[in-house]
Amino acid sequence: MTINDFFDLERWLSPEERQIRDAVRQFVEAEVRPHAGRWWQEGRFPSELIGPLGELGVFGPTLPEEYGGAGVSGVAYGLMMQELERGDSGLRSFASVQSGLSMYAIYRYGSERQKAEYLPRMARGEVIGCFGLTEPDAGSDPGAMRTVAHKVAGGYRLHGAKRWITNGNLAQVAVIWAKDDEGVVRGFLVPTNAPGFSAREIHTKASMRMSVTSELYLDQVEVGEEAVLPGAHGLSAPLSCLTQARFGIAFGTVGAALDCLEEALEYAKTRIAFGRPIAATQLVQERVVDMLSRVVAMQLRALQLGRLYDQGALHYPQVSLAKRDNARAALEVARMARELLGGNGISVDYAAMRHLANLETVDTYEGTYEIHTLIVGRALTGENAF
Ligand code: TGC
Ligand code: FAD
Repeated sequence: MTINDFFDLERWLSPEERQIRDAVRQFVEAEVRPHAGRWWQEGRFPSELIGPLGELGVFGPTLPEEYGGAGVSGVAYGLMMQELERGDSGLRSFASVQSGLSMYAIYRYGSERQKAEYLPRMARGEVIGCFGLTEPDAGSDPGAMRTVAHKVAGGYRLHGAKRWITNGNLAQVAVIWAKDDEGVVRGFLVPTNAPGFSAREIHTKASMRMSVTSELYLDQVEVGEEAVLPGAHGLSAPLSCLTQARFGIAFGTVGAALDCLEEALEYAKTRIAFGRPIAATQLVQERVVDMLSRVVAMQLRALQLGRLYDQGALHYPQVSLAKRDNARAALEVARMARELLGGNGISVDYAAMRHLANLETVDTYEGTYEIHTLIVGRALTGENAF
């Protein structure tokens, strides 16, 4: 019985899944944890870690080896996300967007030529991708997007704007979703050095400060036919990519919550008030047990989601429920940890406040709490209430 694994879920992991989880945990412990507070405060993404993360295999790990992946299980992929987010949600975001959104879009909807051109290099972290779905006036309702792709001789001309795009200023290739002349949503692989494409980083964030988030502008950007994702016709294409990334978030949030719980427990054992450790008070014990209770529920949800994924039996409303509830539970755990740390809880010398601020984004992106409530509500009732 450990604080990390109170219900001994380790028993249900394969040796490979444990080994993968431990390798990422060690990497994060050594390379991220000592610096995370400072990077977050400086608003800096540690791009020097991209190559080593590629070597560690965190980009597209479930893809077949021929595309640079390792064919690992969904659970192993989830556990990687958990350990990255234990370091910082921004680090997990980087990997989610690279793997679950950008690489998955190419793998699922791309031509053989596109897969061969991009996927192995993206797996090594040599090419960075971003995923442009959200727009200034279309977030929860991406079907209202205004970015258009007009057919021209030999290709398409793209025009529009995207907002809140993770990795936007780091990417060499942007997966851009736009409506064609028939109003059908299509996907395009746009080189970020194409004439008319520009990215502007958003510097005003009080959350996800270790992550690069950008606005993208497409001013009559011309791309050839080879840039079109041939398999993507309609909104279900980008939405299916979201399912992959939401799955990673269900696991990732466990990592952030575990980090908060561990920090709070350690603090409670050593912080003296009224002549004894605060851990010796009933209210503090109730607090840490409430945190643990949420963490265990999150772990159970994530693991079962992973097993369904690996059996090809996962339905997207299940992912919605897990994303919704794990993001919200992690927020509650971070909030309790922050409180338990007293004044120290607001400092980036500790992790709780950083996780708490980050998790506000996690609760919103990849579908807000309300949107996932309505996705599950529709699955339950058959009524569309958006
Ligand atoms: P709706 O009629 O429900 O669906 C259109 C078609 O898509 C299918 N579908 C899905 N397929 C796979 N996975 C999913 N999650 C799917 N959701 C829907 C659906 O079956 C249908 O297929 P078909 O064949 O019948 O056409 O479409 P709608 O316009 O009513 O919208 C539904 C709604 C609101 C659920 C959807 O628009 C939505 O999920 N909105 C939230 C938007 C969102 O999550 N954006 C995230 C942007 S990316 C991001 O935030 C990255 S953060 C960085 C990081 O991950 O770290
Ligand atoms: P809105 O859709 O305007 O929603 C505002 C509020 O209204 C929310 O509380 C919402 O729940 C509520 N609401 C909306 N409709 C309903 C309804 N029918 N019923 C009840 N309530 C409703 N997007 C990408 O495409 N790629 C990325 O890489 C990416 N990265 C991101 C990184 C960060 C740091 C952030 C903050 C966002 C990112 N996003 C990305 C965008 C993100 O997915 C959107 O912010 C999110 O989907 C919500 O859209 P919105 O911000 O437009 O809010």
